[in-house]
Amino acid sequence: MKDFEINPDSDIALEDEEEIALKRPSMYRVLLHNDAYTPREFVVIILQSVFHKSEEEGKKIMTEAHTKGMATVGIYTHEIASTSIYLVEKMADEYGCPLRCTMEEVEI
Ligand code: TYC
Repeated sequence: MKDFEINPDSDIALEDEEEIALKRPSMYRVLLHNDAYTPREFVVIILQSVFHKSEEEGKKIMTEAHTKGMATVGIYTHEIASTSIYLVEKMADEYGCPLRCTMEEVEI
């Protein structure tokens, strides 16, 4: 017997809150990695064009990666995070620099 249904008109019946939590999409943290070669200005342009950061936010994230080795760009769905990382890699390769981003699942 089902505890409740989210939408009584739907065929989908959820047994309990745990099941609802399992259906929530996973979210991913995108990390920007420092390197010795990529120009700082190029990193800021990438953050603005790929991740829609303002110039000020871009400079802040770039500076954090530059000084600490790594910085969080943001938290996104799998699709947005993986597409953005692909774009960063493509633009960096075309520009001839080793800039890299990675993603990790956010624990909830
Ligand atoms: N460290 C680079 C330099 O000195 C700049 C840089 C910053 C590169 C952040 C990557 O994620 C990065 N030109």
